[in-house]
Amino acid sequence: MTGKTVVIRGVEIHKRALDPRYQERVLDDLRTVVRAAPLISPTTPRGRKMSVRMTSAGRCGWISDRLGYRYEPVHPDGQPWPDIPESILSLWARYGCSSRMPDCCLINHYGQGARMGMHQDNDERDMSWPVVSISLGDSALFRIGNRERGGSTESIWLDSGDIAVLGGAARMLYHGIDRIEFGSSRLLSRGGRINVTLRVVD
Ligand code: MD6
Ligand code: FE
Repeated sequence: MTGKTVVIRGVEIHKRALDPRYQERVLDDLRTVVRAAPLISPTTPRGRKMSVRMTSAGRCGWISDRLGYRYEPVHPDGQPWPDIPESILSLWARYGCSSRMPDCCLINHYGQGARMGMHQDNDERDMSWPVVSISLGDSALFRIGNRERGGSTESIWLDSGDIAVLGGAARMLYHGIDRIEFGSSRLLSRGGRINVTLRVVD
């Protein structure tokens, strides 16, 4: 494990926290998760299809559809979510906290042109725990704002192997992904980016 830690508005970004071998191991484990719980293209409550494809592991998974944003104990296909892989849980213990395990591991897949609008992670019942985010594959431009929508922002590139932690006062900051630099990493043979976030939900 190598790299420096950058802090922007209280968000800790551990650059290159995962070496290429560990990134491959996490990717292999994610392939197993995705075989059991296929990626889906969620719809926003307003009926727009999201450009990012998603699935989850853990006791509950994050879902968006016409009924709203929420956590559900089963995949839309009716199956329980697979367990969170050990390779990912150990990162929570190291970068998040060791006193509690996460309930949800949300997996986001960005293909060419995919982005994620500015949002706050506020669907969890208990928002005092950090959110730990792992980036794999192509680099992404991560924008960090404020506790309310709008105002000034700062951006940083998240590269493959970076770990970002939104905890404490930074937990409720608005953030989003403006774009990915498609083809900038060779981790995923067909290009694209995977982001994994670990959360305590309730
Ligand atoms: C992404 N990340 O990196 C989107 N949320 O693709 C998030 O939305 C995020 O990186 C909460 C905490 C950390 C994050
Ligand atoms: Fe988020």
